[in-house]
Amino acid sequence: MTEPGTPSSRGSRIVDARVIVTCPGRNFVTLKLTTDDGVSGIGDATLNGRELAVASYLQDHVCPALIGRDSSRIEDTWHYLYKGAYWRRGPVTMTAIAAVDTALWDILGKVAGLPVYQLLGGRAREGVTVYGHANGRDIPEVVDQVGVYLELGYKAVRVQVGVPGLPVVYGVSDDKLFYEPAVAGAAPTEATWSTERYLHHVPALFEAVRDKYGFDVRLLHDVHHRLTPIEAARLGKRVEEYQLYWLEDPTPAESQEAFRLIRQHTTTPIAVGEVFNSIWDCQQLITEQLVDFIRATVVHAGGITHLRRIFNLAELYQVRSGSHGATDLSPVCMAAALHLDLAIPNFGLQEYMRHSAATDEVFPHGYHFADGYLHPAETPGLGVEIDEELAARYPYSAAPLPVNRLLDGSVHSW
Ligand code: GCO
Ligand code: MG
Repeated sequence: MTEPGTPSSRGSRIVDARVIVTCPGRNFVTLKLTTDDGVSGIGDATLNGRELAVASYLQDHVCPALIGRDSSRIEDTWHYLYKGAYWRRGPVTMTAIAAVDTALWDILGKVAGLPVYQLLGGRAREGVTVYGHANGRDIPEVVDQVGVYLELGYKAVRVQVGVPGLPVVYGVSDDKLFYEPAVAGAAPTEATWSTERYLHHVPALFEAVRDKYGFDVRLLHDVHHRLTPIEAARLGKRVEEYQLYWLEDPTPAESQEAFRLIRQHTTTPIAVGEVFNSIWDCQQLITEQLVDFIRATVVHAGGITHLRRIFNLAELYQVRSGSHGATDLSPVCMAAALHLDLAIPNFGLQEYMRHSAATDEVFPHGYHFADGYLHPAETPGLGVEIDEELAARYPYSAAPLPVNRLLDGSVHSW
């Protein structure tokens, strides 16, 4: 029998493990692994607003342990890092594990000469349906923006609108295609929130969009964890007639039971999971069928290996995937997500926020958008690289996510 890590096992050895931090407009952390055969693979390790914690976790605690390991032992390495750390789960640990896992899948694909989706079981659909973000300060502006996305070929659009009386609202920005909530500076900026004003205003947005464009386009909305379960239930019930494809993060999910209350009151489909790190964060949500879409991502939920496990569990309960794809996930994560999206049986929808030109230059990639679908590259591995020389020209620059307060000054979920 071959022992893990002995010279007689088959794969090539990891000889270099490096963390690259770059800020081409926003911060990204990337892990690059190289084998003794000269093959390199990369993984995204970006945790918005907490980037350097993951960089240190990798650099100081993980990279030294990777040197000499067999790059083909992906599952073994996953458990080596998860069980071996003793301290399980959490966004920092699981993002670091994700980066290693993603880089190893990239290497495996390059060694095999196949795009990663072929290693995951092959194509289960022709393309990955994606949704874009239409937003505006008021309802007419959002309605116009939906038109822009439909013109681009999108089959699904998320809509977010400003709320009268609130100066800044999540999801609304001047820069329409490249929304970025993290704000440069040492300390977080602060936003204000009123649940009453929001609940009063937002149903009219869906009414206006349906009036103008009908029911052919999939319509989505992100509540961003701001409501209590009963408030979320009320919103879901109120907007049933507009047939949302999903209502996202209606309430914080630390308590999975909370979703039972929402379910009892509404048939509006629920999506959740962008902040989840492991299968344990959504086990009850899935097995009790309390949600319809699970939005965990490769980068924050333990890589391709662990996210596939989550989606496999979800498939048993008719819960579909809906992975997070905001701009704070690098093109490396997007590429990895697309390979998984293409191969799983229970794919639902993939979020796609475009990266800026500077980011695309640092991470040259072969995935591309056409007619509402994204298609991963057909080249071996993930089909995305990092231009290290260019990356070095953009040093890290602190940019925390905002803090949110109610009108009386109480801290609220952002
Ligand atoms: C989304 C998300 C993001 C998050 C961001 C935080 O659905 O796209 O809610 O926009 O706010 O990822 O860093
Ligand atoms: Mg969201």
